[in-house]
Amino acid sequence: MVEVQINKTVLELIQGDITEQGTDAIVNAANAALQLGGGVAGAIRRKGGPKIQEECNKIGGTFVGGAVITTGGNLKARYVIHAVGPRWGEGNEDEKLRNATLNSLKVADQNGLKSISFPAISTGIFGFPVKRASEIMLKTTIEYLKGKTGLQKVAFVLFDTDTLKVFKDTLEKMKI
Ligand code: AR6
Repeated sequence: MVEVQINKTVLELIQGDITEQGTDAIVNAANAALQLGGGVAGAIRRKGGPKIQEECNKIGGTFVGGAVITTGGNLKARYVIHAVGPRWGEGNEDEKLRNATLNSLKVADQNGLKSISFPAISTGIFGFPVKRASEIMLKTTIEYLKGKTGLQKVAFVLFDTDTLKVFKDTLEKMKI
């Protein structure tokens, strides 16, 4: 586990399953249609129950780079923030991943949440390179936390040791 402080917020890197996190919200690596498929979304669907997909269907969808909120169903987290990352190769991927991260943080603040957990958005089924994703997601989050926010904790929950190591190395290079 790695922890750094950015103003009033703790930024944490941990290895684990995002669906087990007790933060106010967990972020889903979603698609623009808000249809919960495999990877993180599949785990959320299985553990959270059908209510989350039903709420997504009511919302209908969002743009790539966007983020919407539903309740957390049967999950420990009270909310799921569905962030739509880019598919690698579709164009403008860096900006879209930055927006997906930034919009998730904004949605958390708009809903008065104190803590949020992120997966490595787009780096599974969507094929975004992990190192590049770690640089974009961490830089965007750190910049955001230097501004006005009520968030007390932002966790990056990485599924395997390799991904955790990449995020750790990126954070170290940022010399916080
Ligand atoms: N906890 C934490 N990280 C996880 C978990 C978990 N339970 N499961 C997978 N990961 P992905 P994407 C990691 O594929 O690339 C779905 O079909 C995984 O190792 O979940 O944005 C959606 O419905 C990888 O590093 O998301 C979309 O259509 C990261 O989480 C599409 O896949 C993201 O992998 C989204 O693809």
